Amino acid sequence: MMCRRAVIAALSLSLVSSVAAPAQPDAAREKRIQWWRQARFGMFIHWGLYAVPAGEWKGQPIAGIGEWIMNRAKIPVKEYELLAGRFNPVKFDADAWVRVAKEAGQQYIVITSKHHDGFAMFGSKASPYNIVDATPFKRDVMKELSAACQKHGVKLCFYYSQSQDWHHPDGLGNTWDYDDAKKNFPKYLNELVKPHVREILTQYGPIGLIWFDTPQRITREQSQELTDLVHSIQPDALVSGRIGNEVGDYRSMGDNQIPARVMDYDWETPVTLNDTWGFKKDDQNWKSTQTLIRQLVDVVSKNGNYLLNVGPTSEGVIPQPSVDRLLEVGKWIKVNGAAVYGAQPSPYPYEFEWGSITAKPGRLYLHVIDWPKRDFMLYGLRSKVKSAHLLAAPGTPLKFMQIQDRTAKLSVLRITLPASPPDKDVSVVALELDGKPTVETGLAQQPDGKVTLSPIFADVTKAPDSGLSIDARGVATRWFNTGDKLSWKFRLYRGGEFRVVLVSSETRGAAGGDNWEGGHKVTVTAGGQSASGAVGDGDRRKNARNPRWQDVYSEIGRVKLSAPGMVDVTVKADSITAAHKMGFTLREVQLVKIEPNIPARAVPAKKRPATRRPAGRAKSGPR
Ligand code: FHN
Repeated sequence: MMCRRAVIAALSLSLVSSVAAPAQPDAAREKRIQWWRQARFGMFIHWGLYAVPAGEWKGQPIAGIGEWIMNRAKIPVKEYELLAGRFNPVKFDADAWVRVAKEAGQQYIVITSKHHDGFAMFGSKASPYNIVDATPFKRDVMKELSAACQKHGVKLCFYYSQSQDWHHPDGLGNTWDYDDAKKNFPKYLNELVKPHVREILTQYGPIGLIWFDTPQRITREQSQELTDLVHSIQPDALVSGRIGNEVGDYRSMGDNQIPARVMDYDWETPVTLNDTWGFKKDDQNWKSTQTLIRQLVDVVSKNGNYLLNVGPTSEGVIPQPSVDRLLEVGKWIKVNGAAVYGAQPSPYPYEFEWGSITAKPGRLYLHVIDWPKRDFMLYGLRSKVKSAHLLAAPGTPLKFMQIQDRTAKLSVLRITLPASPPDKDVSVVALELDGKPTVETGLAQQPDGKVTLSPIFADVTKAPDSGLSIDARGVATRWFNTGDKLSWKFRLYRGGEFRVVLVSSETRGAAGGDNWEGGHKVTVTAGGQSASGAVGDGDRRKNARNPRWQDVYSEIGRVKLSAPGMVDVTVKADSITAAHKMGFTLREVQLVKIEPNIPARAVPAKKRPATRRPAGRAKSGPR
């Protein structure tokens, strides 16, 4: 079991770096968040004037996310305003959009009512800079979306940029047209933001939530005032964590960020389907369907909601590659939705390489991505399993057995699976349990012999002038000081020789460019033995859970460990290269057991042990 100090150290560090805003539990909040916990999967829509230039300004491609084009190209307000005259989304069909979300299994839609460019995508009396008054289209698309959402039973929610407004002289962010020192932010809040927020909450029926964003310079009182305004008009509408100052109803992770552990609070992560939010015609870097499903179940397994973005064109069309992927996710959800909607997080705090776990009262769902060559094994489940089946084959019970090895303090569940998975992306095994799931929560060696140690679980010792922090992904960053140290304890079941592998990570995601540096000399001590070596860049791999990030693998030596028992591990850097000011970034330490070559499926399927051996002492130790 991980020590309490380590959990607190790791959690407090991780919170510092997320965009999070912890919410205070209260009865009204508990009531309004029920639907959101049930929903788990939503559609984000970034749609605005930026879809017209679609990533290009005056013939030049503009780097970065599409909806930021005004800022990136420093387009003067007067020029950007002209885009409104060209915004005529004649192919817009609210019903078709909502049907895509519905088919994909998305339970709520969050659409940009006003992004940082300041243009209101709804009919407004507060300012004429809106879709009804300033475009040839003249239609209030939000009215149409509201009707379609009500028809299809999808919750409508609005994104609203409360601090950044590059159009309004007193909004934040535009320093190329307006003098920042002269801005009167409260005036902007009173004259534009509050009237706008009132409009979006009174013109379109019941709203699921208001997704405020980038809470720059906003005071606690201002955040609270806006939150109270929302709740006073629609008490059941949630307020996103990005209202700022920790007054929202739930927390928001950074864009495209998924933490490396289960969180004990409500959170959501917004995710792009490619590398932009607003439409960019040249961005074709689409995530695969498997990545999307993997991320969805990963997020739910950690107690989060997955808000997946589409960026429609200026004609009003959701790009076909987005639609194709969403419909594929929807096909998967039709079979496996029971393991997603209303699902609770995994009882294990850490990640599994083979996939993810979600839970419901008396149930566990094993989302298997890496289909095993032999039986599927799970360590540490203490609850008695009553039955097992694939969600894709509800009428066919799976054979399984459970053993308890008291010497090794190990419970093993072994399930016999068909030779090939029913779903090419993620197949779900449902376990019916006797009572609620109870598991060993401490870090432990896994059935494949591997041990994975994430900094998010480490006990962090920092040198006095250290800048080390654990980011929202669980990655140790800004490691410049050789006095810093990470330590863990884990349970070893099977001893032997282990390869010691450091998984380093980029400091910024895909858009970052030069964002990694190596060459550091690092020492890992495990069970009193040390392995030292350099972090090199020879083995780069896309992160399987989040392909926006590249990981760099370095084997730095080997250690021999004897089992069973608890093992202490520490990581220290002997020297750190910081020429590019990134230093050492560590995603995880892996101890990979060197196994003799065992042929796959050594036991013929028909001779495998029969169902349900009663729990008891195993004759031999774990394999
Ligand atoms: O700056 C915005 C960005 O354009 C986009 O809307 C994302 C979505 O989460 N939020 C902000 C950056 O975090």
